[in-house]
Amino acid sequence: MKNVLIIGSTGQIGSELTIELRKRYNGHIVAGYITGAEPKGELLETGPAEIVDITDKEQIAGVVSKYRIDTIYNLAALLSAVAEAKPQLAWKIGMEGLFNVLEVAREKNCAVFTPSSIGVFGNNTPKDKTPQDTIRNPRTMYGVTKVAGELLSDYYHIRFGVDTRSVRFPGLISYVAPPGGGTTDYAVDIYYEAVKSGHFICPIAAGTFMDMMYMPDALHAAIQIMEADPSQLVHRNAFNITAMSFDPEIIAANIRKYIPGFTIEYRVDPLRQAIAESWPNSLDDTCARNEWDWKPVYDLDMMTKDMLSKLQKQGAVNR
Ligand code: VAH
Repeated sequence: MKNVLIIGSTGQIGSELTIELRKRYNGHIVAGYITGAEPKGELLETGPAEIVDITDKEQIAGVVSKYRIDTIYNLAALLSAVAEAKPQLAWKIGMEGLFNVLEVAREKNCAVFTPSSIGVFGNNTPKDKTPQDTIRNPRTMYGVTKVAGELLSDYYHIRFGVDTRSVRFPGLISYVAPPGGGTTDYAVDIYYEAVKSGHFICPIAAGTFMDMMYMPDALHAAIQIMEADPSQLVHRNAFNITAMSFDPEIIAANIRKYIPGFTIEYRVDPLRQAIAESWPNSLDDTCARNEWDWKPVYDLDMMTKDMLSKLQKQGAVNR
């Protein structure tokens, strides 16, 4: 029986991952949350929930002991643009929080998944088909915490034998939980605006390519990597994974196939544009495919069809 703690269970990934884990496993799948971000609806009704502040090591340890947790999904983080506005808090949550999780995992023999990101790469990283093993030299606090998180997670595996694994998520697109201030989140907002108003004011310039992925594939990756045969893993923290790469013009044209009158205009946000330009245009995810059979299902057209139909079913969406 698998007992899993999801720290940050009410965030963009956590709110869907917790439900998916509860469908797959029959153990305790505990929704960790902080005051002010309480679980609601299905997330609250389908399993246990506990207050878990990642900056409080004893609180993490108490929940791990109470439910005999064997796996921790550490999803607590500030996303890139928010982290630039609050770099000290981003470090506190991203790094002091991760250290607490890894120490509890060391003491109580838990496996740990902490998502990394394409944000680990910077301007001097090869931009096209970015290799698995290459320069990680970001100029954002978000990227710094993700590189340091990869290094610390690998250290805890090598030094203490903690089973740490991770993926470098591209931009994630979902119709469930609204995004929280990421650079790639224009690719979420564009769908909401397409349904709500038929017009989108884009903060990222045309021609700016970034890797993206539909949330169902991201959830599958987060679960599949933790179920992988450890003897097959050459890498651990963290694997490049991707599903597609596009710029605003490409996603807008795809939406226009289903909403013919959809229009886009550009009001570039200098901060998010600078971050986006420092990230890869496309990743090479061969290692993930070879070491744990990673393979996405959704391409851009499949994602657009599903996003628009789900958002239209949800009615006029207030964001
Ligand atoms: C962000 N959506 O934009 C997140 C993600 C790769 C991007 O890390 O900050």
